[in-house]
Amino acid sequence: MFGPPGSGKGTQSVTLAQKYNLLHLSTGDMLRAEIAAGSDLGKRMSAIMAAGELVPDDVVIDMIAHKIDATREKAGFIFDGFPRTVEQAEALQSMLAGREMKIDRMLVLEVNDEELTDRMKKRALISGRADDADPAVINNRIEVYRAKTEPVIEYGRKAGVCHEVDGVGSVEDIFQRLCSQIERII
Ligand code: B4P
Repeated sequence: MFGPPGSGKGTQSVTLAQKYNLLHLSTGDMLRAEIAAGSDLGKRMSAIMAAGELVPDDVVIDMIAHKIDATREKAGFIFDGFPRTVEQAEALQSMLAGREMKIDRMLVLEVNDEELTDRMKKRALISGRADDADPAVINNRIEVYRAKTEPVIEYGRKAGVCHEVDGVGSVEDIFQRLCSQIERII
């Protein structure tokens, strides 16, 4: 599941994972859990995330590899917020190839910047997330997405797995659009 911050990746991934018996892997959730637990890793990543920057590639690649190896009895995985750089995409592809798995679909939620900012401001009222509270950090996250994460879309296009989905509308309508893409491959 791919898209800018606030595009609905987390929202949609949770219900898609339930419907298709997939393990939902959100690197953002994993990192926030490290911060909440007060681990050394969490302490090191906290300021980076609060500024709306990306944490180092090797940190998230290691987290994902451990989860993949520890998982049994699922039909597959839904990656939410990963990969976020071309380096992470390359690491994911070789990680999966070494385990006789592959990326079946890259679903890109398309949402305009105004709507993204609006959603994150609303979420700030309930989430307590430092990176949602400050408009300058929201803008930085969108800029980081355009500079470092958007190039992954081209990577997915070349691999023939990328599909854009309109991410504006009701959560249920967008869910149905995503399901129709997934059902083409199962
Ligand atoms: P994430 O946790 O991935 O946060 P996000 O980009 O804001 O996406 P999220 O999934 O939370 O939002 P969603 O679109 O579902 O990352 C946080 C930080 O962790 C990053 O900035 C970075 O520092 C670090 N990080 C994570 N992964 C990394 C990686 N791979 N490499 C390096 N660093 C990494 O939802 C947004 C809001 O919109 C919600 O409130 C929702 O209710 C609402 N919404 C959803 N759909 C809607 C709809 N259709 N209409 C109206 N509102 C909607």
